[in-house]
Amino acid sequence: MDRNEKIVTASQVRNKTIFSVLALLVFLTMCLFAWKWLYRQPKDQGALKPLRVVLNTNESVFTSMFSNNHLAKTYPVSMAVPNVRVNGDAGMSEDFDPSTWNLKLVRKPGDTIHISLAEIKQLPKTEIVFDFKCIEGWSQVTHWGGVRFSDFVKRYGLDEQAELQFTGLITPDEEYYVGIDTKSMMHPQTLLCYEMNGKPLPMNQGYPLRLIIPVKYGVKNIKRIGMLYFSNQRPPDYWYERGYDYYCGL
Ligand SMILES: Nc1nc2c(c(=O)[nH]1)N[C@H]1C(S)=C(S)[C@@H](COP(=O)(O)O)O[C@H]1N2
Ligand SMILES: [Mo]
Repeated sequence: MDRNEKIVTASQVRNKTIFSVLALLVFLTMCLFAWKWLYRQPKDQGALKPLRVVLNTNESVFTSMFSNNHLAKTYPVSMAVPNVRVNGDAGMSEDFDPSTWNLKLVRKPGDTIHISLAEIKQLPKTEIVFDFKCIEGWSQVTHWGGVRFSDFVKRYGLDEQAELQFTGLITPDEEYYVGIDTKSMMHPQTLLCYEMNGKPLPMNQGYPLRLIIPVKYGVKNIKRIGMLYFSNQRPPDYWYERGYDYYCGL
């Protein structure tokens, strides 16, 4: 017999088996209690509080890593899909009258100016073809044209406002609204967009003006912008209030 070999008795095997089964039962009971505890927690902006804590932690990690030097991948125009999916129609009321539309730019509380589409089109045009990603799991390569938000900020003398942490955007009927960190708004690929596939934006894609922000998921690419403002407080955000993460960065 090998000197190192140990003799294991039948009763030792039995004791080990009993111990393993008990350990497994204790573990499963703990999981059950943890699960029940989680679901008893109050909600914070549509998400269970402990999960919201995780989302907020992710947000602070990713905002600290964000840099305007990282560009989203772009594609040749030939790769853009001709039939762009329409997703989400909150804030796209039927009774909208595009002939009276203008962009309400709140420079300061109580100081709002109205900007027409023609004025926006006078700024340099920038085009982008990128992979538009929706949080629901689909993506498509799409082609957009408009004005860089950073060019818009320069043209309308908004340097001071652009120092504020957040930008808020709201549809004319106030049914859809997003809050975005101004750093991401100032990213060189972020557009106030008025063209898709080289033609004016279709109505259901946000005519006359939508946001195209490739460093964010689809939810932040608000269609039909009515009003734009800056704030150091987080602006209300439609999908944040329904349990999603506020930052929604890519
Ligand atoms: N006004 C408005 N903008 C919106 C939405 C919406 O419901 N209403 N949905 C968002 C979501 S979830 C996505 S994925 C994109 C989809 O843009 P598309 O319809 O042009 O594909 O728009 C975003 N902007
Ligand atoms: Mo989406």
